[in-house]
Amino acid sequence: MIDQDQQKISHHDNFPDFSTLGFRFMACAADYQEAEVILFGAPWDGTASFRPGSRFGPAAMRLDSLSLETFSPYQNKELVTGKVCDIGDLELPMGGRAPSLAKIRSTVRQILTDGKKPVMIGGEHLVSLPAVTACHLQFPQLCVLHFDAHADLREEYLGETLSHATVMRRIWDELGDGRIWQFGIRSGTVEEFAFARDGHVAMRTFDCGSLADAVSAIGGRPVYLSIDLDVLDPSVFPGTGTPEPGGLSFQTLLDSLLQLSGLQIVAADLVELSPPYDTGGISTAVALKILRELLILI
Ligand SMILES: [Mn+2]
Repeated sequence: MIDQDQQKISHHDNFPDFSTLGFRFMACAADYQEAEVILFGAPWDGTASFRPGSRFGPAAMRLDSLSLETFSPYQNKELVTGKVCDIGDLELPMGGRAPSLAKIRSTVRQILTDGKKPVMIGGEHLVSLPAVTACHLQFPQLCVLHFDAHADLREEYLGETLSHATVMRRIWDELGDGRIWQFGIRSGTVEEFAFARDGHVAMRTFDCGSLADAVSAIGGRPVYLSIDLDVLDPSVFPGTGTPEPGGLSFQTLLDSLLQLSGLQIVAADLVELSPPYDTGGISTAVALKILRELLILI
């Protein structure tokens, strides 16, 4: 795997030609060489356990971003043109898990090698695994902050070890104990909650109350931020494959993100927006605003 990555790492052939792919996310029109942050889509939902459709997430967000202001009143800052380069969506074979994950991993490695921060739009949550793997190679002290309704700590799901239901367990395989902080968790098996109670990961159920403790525990270590948007309550975010009642408000998630401003976030993702279930466009609007704040924050 690593050899394949290294063959690709000397050039940008694995990036798509954006000119053929339509809209950029708002204001993300920097030149690749000059950008600090590289935004890309991973439109893949090959292991969705309930309702597929998140493959359409990146396209919906780019299109609807035309409606959003570049200025954030929350941070009193502008998403400045010149900071972020949207390189479009990776071309991923929908039935091919291994090649899709390999392409995400090599893309993230390339972006990190170029000294930039990758921000990925899913797609389903399994796309986070190769991104974290690539970041861990670059940053051995990597920590993960994970916002989600679901623990995603299963050892396997219906016999599959690589699934959006197992993604945090696979990330734990990679990072080990004491590196993962979870927030908003309200769904999982007895075994998943026991795994957290045994101290392998720091799981906060239902809300983000312990976030300040996590921030001080992480300190100056590099952070991968993974936001599964189903952490939000389905009343504010219905457009997702596996909705779970009892979630965060938009304001709570936003306030939580703003608490991360002192951390060294080296990469981030935003996953599980599924436009086919977003009949009013509300979920996409919520996702856009979270992404804008995230891009300004890092
Ligand atoms: Mn989830």
